[in-house]
Amino acid sequence: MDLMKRRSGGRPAGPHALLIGVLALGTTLLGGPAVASPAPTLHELASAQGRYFGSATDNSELSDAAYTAVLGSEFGQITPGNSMKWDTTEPVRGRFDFTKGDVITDFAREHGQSVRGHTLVWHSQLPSWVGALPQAEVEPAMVDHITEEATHYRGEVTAWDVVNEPFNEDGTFRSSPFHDAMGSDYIATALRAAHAADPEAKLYLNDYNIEGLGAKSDAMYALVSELLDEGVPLDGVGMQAHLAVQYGFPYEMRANMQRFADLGLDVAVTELDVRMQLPADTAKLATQSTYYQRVVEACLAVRRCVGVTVWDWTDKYSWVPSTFPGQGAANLYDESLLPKPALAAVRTALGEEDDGGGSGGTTLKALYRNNDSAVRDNQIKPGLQLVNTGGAAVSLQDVTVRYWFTGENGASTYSTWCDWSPLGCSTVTSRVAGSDPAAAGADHFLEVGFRSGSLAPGASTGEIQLRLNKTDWSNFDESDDYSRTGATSYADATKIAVYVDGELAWGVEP
Ligand code: 9MR
Repeated sequence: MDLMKRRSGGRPAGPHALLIGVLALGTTLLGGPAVASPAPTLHELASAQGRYFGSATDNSELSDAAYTAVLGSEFGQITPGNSMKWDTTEPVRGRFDFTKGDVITDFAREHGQSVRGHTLVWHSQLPSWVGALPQAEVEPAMVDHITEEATHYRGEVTAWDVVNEPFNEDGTFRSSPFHDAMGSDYIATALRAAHAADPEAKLYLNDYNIEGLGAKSDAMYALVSELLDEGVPLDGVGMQAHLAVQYGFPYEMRANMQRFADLGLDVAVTELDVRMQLPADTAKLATQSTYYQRVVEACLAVRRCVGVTVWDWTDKYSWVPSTFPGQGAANLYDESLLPKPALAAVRTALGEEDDGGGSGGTTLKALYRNNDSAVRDNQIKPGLQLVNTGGAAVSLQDVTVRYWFTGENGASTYSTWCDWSPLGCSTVTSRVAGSDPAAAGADHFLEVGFRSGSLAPGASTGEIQLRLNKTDWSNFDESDDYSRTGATSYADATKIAVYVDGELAWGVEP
């Protein structure tokens, strides 16, 4: 059966339930800087699901009392954004300085947090002396660096990003002093040295743009498979997740995480943020919310995904504006440390109870009108509308709709069209696929999806005028088509199915 899963009930995970959460949290925060609220913290919510919720931080931020109040209470894990990098810890060969990193581990100890060590071997923030070494000296220098640092932080750092960003975008190995001197063997050497220095720490390879299926994550997958085959100590893969609303959400993130998990590795989301072109507006913040929410949902769906770390929690201390001029607003709280919609999205994704009187399950319905009076001609023209009858907003990217029909004789290939929609046809996707197995009146279906957008409680998509034909323009006989009715005005259509995240939310499948 190619039919999708039946929705099993459960809570909706839409950004609107979230807005309710924002208001609740906002109320506790009015009139002052963000402080711990009586609601469960992000980390408590994550812990209830067997995960941690963490944040990056940096030494200069720790003198900001309003900032540390949230850092120390909401998060159960911290990652130093810069203080454990090579240029800070060994600026001169053999002269180690762990002062800054120690401030971070002290903070973590005082607040009951775990620390992710970031990072032992990276091509960036590398003091120039490393690149100037004769090639034969690079390996001993790298092993010394790892040994000193991982030994110093034994018992303090629970997981290390041993090697950071080893790949180019096309999946080839990135050139670096390490790769240039040792080829890709430097990665196994680094992992072995880290394991020797701290056998208890979980050892990770970490990179960006490996969150979804693609050439770069394939390369990581091939590398870690080989390392495991060779018995190299390796515990997990870190997916940085520096996302942007103007780019699509990582393709099949959950499936990608799962394939690493299936190798016996842990997976961690290590540097999550979702930037946008400034100024921020409601639509961009809504898309940002769904991205945050979907990352958390993906992690929760994969048993070996151990937790999520945001690359700092407030726009006040984001790395984004200085690196991507004109972009920013990437974090869960704004520059004044006030919650953004994405915070509530994350809380809902982590399973926070909806105290806003929401509906329970996601409730969408399909309305249909037949825009084609001819039963026998060469086109089928369904008009569709989706209405959110629930109490939570629904991210349209999670929604697909199926309209079943029979193809009759003629070409087995189809063209599909969106002729008009107030959503903008460019946000609507459509395709025809064969039903497997075919049911009466339903050997094919038109599947409609959405590239973006969110449907607030009570809202309708408005009309979506669809059209399809066979590529040889031969005729259909629509009289027996499963989903067709003769309705000339919009009415509830129970023979059109609506799915949210692949689970049936409305309608009866053939
Ligand atoms: O957050 C870090 C920022 O303060 C530094 O200026 C920057 C320099 O490269 O590094 C940032 O952190 C990076 C992390 O170490 C690796 N992944 C990408 C992060 C954002 O650039």
